[in-house]
Parts: sequence; structure tokens; C-alpha cells
Amino acid sequence: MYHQNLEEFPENFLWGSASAAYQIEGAFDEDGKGPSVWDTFSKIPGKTFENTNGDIAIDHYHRYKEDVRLMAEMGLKAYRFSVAWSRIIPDGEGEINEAGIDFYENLVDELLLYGIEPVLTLYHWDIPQALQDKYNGWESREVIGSFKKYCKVLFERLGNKVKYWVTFNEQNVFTAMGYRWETHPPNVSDVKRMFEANHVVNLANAEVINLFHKIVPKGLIGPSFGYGPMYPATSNPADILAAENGNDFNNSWWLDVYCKGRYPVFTLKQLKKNGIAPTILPDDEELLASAKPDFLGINFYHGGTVQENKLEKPIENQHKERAFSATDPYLMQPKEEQSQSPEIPMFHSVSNPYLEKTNWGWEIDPVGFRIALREVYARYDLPIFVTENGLGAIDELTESGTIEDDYRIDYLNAHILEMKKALTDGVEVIGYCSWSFTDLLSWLNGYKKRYGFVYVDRTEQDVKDLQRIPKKSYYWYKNIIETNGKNITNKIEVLK
Ligand code: BGP
Repeated sequence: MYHQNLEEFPENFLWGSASAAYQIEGAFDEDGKGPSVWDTFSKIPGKTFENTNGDIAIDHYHRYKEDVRLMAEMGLKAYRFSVAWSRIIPDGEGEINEAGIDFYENLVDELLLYGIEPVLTLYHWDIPQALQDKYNGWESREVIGSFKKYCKVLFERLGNKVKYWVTFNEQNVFTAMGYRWETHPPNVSDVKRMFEANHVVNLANAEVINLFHKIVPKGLIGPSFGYGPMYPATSNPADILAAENGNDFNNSWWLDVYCKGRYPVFTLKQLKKNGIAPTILPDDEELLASAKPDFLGINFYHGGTVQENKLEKPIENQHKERAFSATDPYLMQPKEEQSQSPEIPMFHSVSNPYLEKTNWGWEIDPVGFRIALREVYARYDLPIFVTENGLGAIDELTESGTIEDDYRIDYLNAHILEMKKALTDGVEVIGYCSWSFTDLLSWLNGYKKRYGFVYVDRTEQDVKDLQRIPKKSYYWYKNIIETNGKNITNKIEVLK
């Protein structure tokens, strides 16, 4: 669809920015906080870039007022942050830690003082270590009750101040990284366990959405999903089918459950065939169908391109040693190997020749952002809140003390322009949070990979003074907010 004129953003559009507790707070054991799985996992040598961890991070816990002041000076309309469960209930299910609640209440009050809408994420990957040890974390249904207890505390204490709530951040990412690729806690590689844990998270998501609607009837709640459109590598119908499979496996597997209350048929059947489908009890279906999110949070970084899998070779990096051949069809594989690669008969991932990549190899795809917004809106018919989008890059502090991050401005401008087109197409987008406001700890890439509008002066090993320095992109976004996106055009004018 080509539009000669783009519609303006709605007056109350939530121009925001996002963060997550472990990536910014530090104070990992202060004021009664218990350890989370990330406190433990990041201490395993070799798991993170230069063994970085969030013990201090950017010390937001002690400097939140300074950070909020910078948000206010920028004119930010919304700020998405996450609550560390183990600050509120240190062992995950027992005593409530008032000091933890106070911290978030103070943060919320500070935001409201400046007219910034708080957007609270309940779970951004940091389950208390005690629950991991006692129950095996998300693999046990016991944890659903613990999560409900924690959420109830927040609903009751902050429900009158916070309107927008996110249940789980990128369930697709933390379950895959944690239970399949051994790159996040709990450091497991087992797809059967991944699908089981994922199902428990689905149940927890449904339970807390229902609980929220009872306790905070005027609030709005939804999950934040890491969405990527799936492109066929060619117009060969076999590749189109592969892209449909890819979409089913990578997106609908979660979004259908959130919004329709059931798993997509084809992927579920495939998993059952391989003996790796989750255990779904009769009451589960009723629960999943009963929970209705008010909006969908969409995090957008990149999509993927796929082709028919002729079973001639495995998906890149998936089978480290084993090679497939045409005479060695998938169904002849030993059960254990089949179950480790559920995608193999469905699609095969390839690189997209039309897209450039970031320094970390992520495809840059602004048009894909518009496609993502349209696909999600058309399929689920819910307002969309973009809860993350941004560019991870190496930023240099110049001798004159500035950060000239024009590449980030280009990236954000291109994406916001496509969002404006999606809006003109007819998608209901209620807000946009860039990732991230300040620089912060990248889960696996330390402080080298930066996303913020505000530079934080520290390196992996040297905490320095953690000085906050607004980058060029800070002033650019300030202007975008001031003009409610009117200056988002094909021509970039950087204002300072
Ligand atoms: C998303 C996470 C964020 C953030 C972002 C950038 O998946 O929700 O928490 O980390 O990705 O990721 P990275 O730091 O790995 O580049």
C-alpha cells in the first residue's frame, strides 16, 4: 500500500523507552533482595561477554531519580521497566519485602510527578533462584501459585497508580535460550523440557491476566512478544509453505495461545508426533481460553527467511556433528535426534540477501516492522503497544564528550516511519518504546553493545563513575516527541 500522505500519530500516543530490572538496577543483594537465576547464571565463567554481570549494572537502584529527570527533560511520555520478583518476595513465595515494594513505588511516583506513564513488566526473565532450586522453576506448576502471589502484591499496591502492565517479556526468547540453547538460565538443552516449561508459563500468564482483571478493572494488561515476520526465500510454493510453517512455529505458537486460548494445530500435531508436545491437562484449555489480554506488546528487532527443508542438511548450528543426506530422511532419525530439531521437517532458515545486518549480525528490516504490525493486528485484532525496538551498536565517547550516534537515529527514524505507515494502513498502535533509555547491560554482550539515548560511562571491567551523558539520538527523540512524530519523514533532520 502506497500512501501519498501519512496520517499523524494520535494525540495521546505513548512515546516511550524501555528497560529491564537485571540490566539496569544493580544493588543485587541490597535491602533484602534475594538472588534470581540471573544472579547465579551470570557468575558461571564463560556464559556472558567478559563474564559481565548485573551486580552493579548502571546502578539505577540508587540513581533512579537522576534517570527519571533525564526522561522528563526529554519529554518522555511512557517508561517501561520490570520489577525484580526477588526484591518483592526474596525466596519467591514467602515473606514480602517492604523495602522492595518501596523502591518501585518511589520509582512510579517519580515518573508520575513528571507526567510519565509507567508501564510495568512483571517478568523480565529473573525468577527467584529459590524457586528454581525448590521446584525446578518454570518446569513445575507449583510456581504458578508463587507467581500469582507476587503479582497480587503488585496489583494491590500499584494498581491504582500504574495503568499499563506487561505479564511476560519475550516468552519465546527466554524459554528457547534457557531450555534449548543453554545460553540463559537454567542452562538446559532439552526441547521436551522447553515445551513443558513454556506451557507452564502460558498457564501462569493466563492466571495473572484473570487475577489482574479482578483486582485492577481499570488497568490494561498483555504479554510482550518478540515477533519476527517469516519470509519465503523464493516464490516457489514449497518455500511459501515453509514460511507458513515458520510463522506457525515461531509466532503463532505463542500468540494463538495468548489471544485464542489454544495452540496452533499444525505445530502441535508435529510436536506430538515427535513426542515433545507439552502435557496439556483438560482444565488447561479452559483456563487458556478464559484469559483475554487487553493489548499485545510487540518487541521488534528482526524476522527470518526460510525455505523448504529437503532434509539434505540440518538447520545451521543445530546439529553440531551430525550431517543429513537425502537418503537419510528425517523420519529415519533416532527419536532423540528428531526431538531435538522439531523444525527440520517444517522449514530451513537462510540469510536474507536484501537486508543489511548490525555489528551483531541482526538483520535491519524496517519494512519488516510494518509487516509485523499488520500481521499481528490482522490476526488478533488487539491494540498493539510496541514495547521494544532499537539498535545495539558500539558507541564512542568523543574527546569533546559527545556521542554522535547518527546510525541509531537512522535506524529509529526508519522504523518509526514504517510504524507511521502501518498506522495509516489501519493498525491500532497505542505506543512505542525504544530499547533502551539509558545504556544498560546486554544479557550476553556486556556494555559493548549499547542501545540507549543516554550514554553510561562504564566498561565491562571498569565501573568508572557511571556518568550519564545524553547522546545525539537523545535530542533527536526529544524533538520527535515534542512534535508527536510529525518530523518522521523520509528526510532526516537532526536537531540539537
Ligand atoms: C530483547 C530483550 C531485552 C534486550 C534486547 C536486546 O530480547 O527483551 O531485554 O536485551 O533484546 O538484546 P541484546 O542485549 O541481546 O542485544
